[in-house]
Amino acid sequence: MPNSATPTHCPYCALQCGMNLTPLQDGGVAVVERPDFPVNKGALCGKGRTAPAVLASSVRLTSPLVRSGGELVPATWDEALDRIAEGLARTRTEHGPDACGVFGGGGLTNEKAYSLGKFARIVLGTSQIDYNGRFCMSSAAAAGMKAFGLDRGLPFPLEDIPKTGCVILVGSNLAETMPPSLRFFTELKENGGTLIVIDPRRTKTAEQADLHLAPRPGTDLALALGMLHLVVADGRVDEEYVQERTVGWEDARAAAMAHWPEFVERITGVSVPQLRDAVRMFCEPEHAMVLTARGPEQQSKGTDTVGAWINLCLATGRAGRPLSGYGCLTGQGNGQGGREHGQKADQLPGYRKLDDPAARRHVAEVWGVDPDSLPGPGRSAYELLDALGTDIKSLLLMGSNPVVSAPRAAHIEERIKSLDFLAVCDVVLSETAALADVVLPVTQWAEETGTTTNLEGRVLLRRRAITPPEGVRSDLDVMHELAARLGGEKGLEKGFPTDPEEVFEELRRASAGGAADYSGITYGRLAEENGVFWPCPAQADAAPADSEDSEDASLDAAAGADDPAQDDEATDDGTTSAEAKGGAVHPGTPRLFFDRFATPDGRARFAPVSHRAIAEEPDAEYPVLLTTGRVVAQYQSGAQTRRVDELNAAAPGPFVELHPRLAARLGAADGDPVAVVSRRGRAVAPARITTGIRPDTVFMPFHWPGEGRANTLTNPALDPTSRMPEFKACAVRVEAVRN
Ligand SMILES: Nc1nc2c(c(=O)[nH]1)N[C@H]1C(S)=C(S)[C@@H](COP(=O)(O)OP(=O)(O)OC[C@H]3O[C@@H](n4cnc5c(=O)[nH]c(N)nc54)[C@H](O)[C@@H]3O)O[C@H]1N2
Ligand SMILES: Nc1nc2c(c(=O)[nH]1)N[C@H]1C(S)=C(S)[C@@H](COP(=O)(O)OP(=O)(O)OC[C@H]3O[C@@H](n4cnc5c(=O)[nH]c(N)nc54)[C@H](O)[C@@H]3O)O[C@H]1N2
Ligand code: SF4
Ligand SMILES: [Mo]
Repeated sequence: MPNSATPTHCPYCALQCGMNLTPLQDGGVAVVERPDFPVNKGALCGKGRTAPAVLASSVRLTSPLVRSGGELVPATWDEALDRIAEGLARTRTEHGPDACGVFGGGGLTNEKAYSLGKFARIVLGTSQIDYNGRFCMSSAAAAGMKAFGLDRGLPFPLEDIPKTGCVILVGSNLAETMPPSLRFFTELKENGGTLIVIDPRRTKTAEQADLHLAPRPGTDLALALGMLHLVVADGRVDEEYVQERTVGWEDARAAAMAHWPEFVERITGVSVPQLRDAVRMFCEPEHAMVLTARGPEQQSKGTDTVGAWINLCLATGRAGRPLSGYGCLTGQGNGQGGREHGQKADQLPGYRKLDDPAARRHVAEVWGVDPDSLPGPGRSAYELLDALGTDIKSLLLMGSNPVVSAPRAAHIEERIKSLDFLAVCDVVLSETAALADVVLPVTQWAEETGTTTNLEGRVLLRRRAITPPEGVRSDLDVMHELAARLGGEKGLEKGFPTDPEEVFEELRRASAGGAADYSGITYGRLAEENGVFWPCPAQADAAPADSEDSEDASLDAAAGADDPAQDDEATDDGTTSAEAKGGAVHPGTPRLFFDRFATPDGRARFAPVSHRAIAEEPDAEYPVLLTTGRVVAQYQSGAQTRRVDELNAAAPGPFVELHPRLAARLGAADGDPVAVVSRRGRAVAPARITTGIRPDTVFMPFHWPGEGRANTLTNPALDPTSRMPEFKACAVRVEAVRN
């Protein structure tokens, strides 16, 4: 092991903050500042700072566990792997390959996500694979694909934010969810720019805003349409841009004109003067951006909602131009890369479509299989979990804890329990792992090397800095061993290397010519250049491999580096050194769409969308809206962060945030237990009374299992395009709990 500092990245969110790890006497590591990484310049939140606590073997799984007599008991690796192979093989024989399910995660490295998709399709032969990213940014991804022909969360680096004129942050609480990124918005304001935050709660982020709009949860679509209405009415449309760079304006314009400001005020609760202020602040500066996060996206109309915000950008000429644009703040550590390389139900590596014959041919060739042997698209995450125990009999789960994080969680927990066979790979005994027939203890983050792609589309190298505890193996090892057992000799012939760099080399070839082209990226470059933005083809002038796929052709053009800003960036990123070595090395693509969008004709598409209600409006029985989200000190299902003392001290348990008026009606004081009841179930947690939330809405964080589990309540109504569940709005009633 190296005894000097190892530069790497945080295990948690999509900011992928850079950090150095230095070895300690006791075999552990300490987190040390790494100022050279431009995204966080050394700054870390509490989760990143305390991440080494989850490496300690005291909180870790260090032996495989198998269920015996109802209990999980330690077993050897061979016993455990044999049990998994038997369980999956039996299901496949008795019920066919599609009865085997695979569920992945956006926290997995690119190498793991790629291997998992390949494992599902060629070893198990199942179409039934999806992952938790479906619950995350899938609506923004779907809307971005429709509008721009390409989905990369941010089409520009975060460092562009301080230089724009106005940013609208829609349903992002980044002061808690990506604290070091707040710097970019502080600098924006120092430079004279303005910040608008749209959130039903006055969050830490909203407190930084020049204008905070607090709409009723689930009404962002109407709000965006109301703003577009005013843009048209005030003559603020960029007609020339609309003419030259877009299609579909007439329909989108007609839809917006039907959303009068007064009508929008009635739906959203945002007053007409506030709406006018927002339009003025957004339109007056030369440049402006809209950034969405889970607030508007985790709705059963999330795709249309994001479409409406993109419409606002397009009508005002604020997309595909320097210092302007629409972006989605992706969430998980590898939330971006995890959605590109094939663990998604409808996808092949390189962000290719599983139902595209040219894509199937290309990937099948890399994998050495017959294209016709590749299964078709499978179910989305919630639909897959909902089919457990009925159509899907066995599940292999890697990198998610759905017992806590899936919507309608009590039902999903019951579906998981009804499986014939469940295998879970995890670093800790999560609530879901505790239900498994076999649990495999895997390496994580500082114990292994691998790449992630952050929210900017910047591909990064995480490096091994510490020896893993005895008894622990990597997810790549697991897939290698299972492929050997389930595919026989053939399984290994088709290649499931355990060395991450070898997997990455294969991923490069599989992604070559796809939308998310990594073929020009190597571990060597990543180490030298502090990250490379995709698309990055192998050669600067590479022709797309799938020449039948016109989207790829246009993307290649969109990625063209003839823009001065892109050239500058390339030099900043150290491309000169790479160029010196190999001639025409592609510099990577920090900024997208300046010349054209990635659609066949190069033009962006307006979305002809209209407001519609959430799936479950409040009524007499369930009169209040529940929305859910995060607190700074806990991460996701809490499987990792609930094992860190410092974080537990800061955020010890669930709570119900409610307005004093609602609290008074219940007769509840701050800290009193209150029950929140929906059509799915009942959760109890202490009241946290604040004027910072709308009186018609309560908020619960979703990080905890048990009585206070927010997802006991949430509604799995799905967006028709993205299949995103409606985590952000459902009808509940709130009751005082008296002993
Ligand atoms: N501390 C911490 N940080 C994290 C994570 C974590 O679990 N903990 N998870 C990571 C991941 S995977 C993700 S996806 C990101 C998520 O990052 P964010 O999207 O910032 O997180 P959320 O808290 O889910 O939602 C953001 C805000 O949406 C608001 N909201 C609720 N309903 C609505 C609505 O209808 N409209 C609007 N406009 N806003 C609404 C909520 O009040 C909340 O403040 O965070 C990442 N970072
Ligand atoms: N009510 C409500 N529910 C939500 C949301 C919400 O806003 N509201 N947000 C949704 C969103 S955006 C997301 S992203 C999901 C996230 O929810 P989950 O999918 O449950 O995410 P995590 O809690 O991060 O689970 C990751 C699991 O993988 C383990 N793990 C970590 N690293 C590795 C690894 O390298 N290999 C393996 N095999 N395992 C590893 C961790 O210990 C943990 O048990 O929750 C969704 N659920
Ligand atoms: S903001 Fe995200 S990436 Fe940065 S230290 Fe915190 S959890 Fe890690
Ligand atoms: Mo997420």
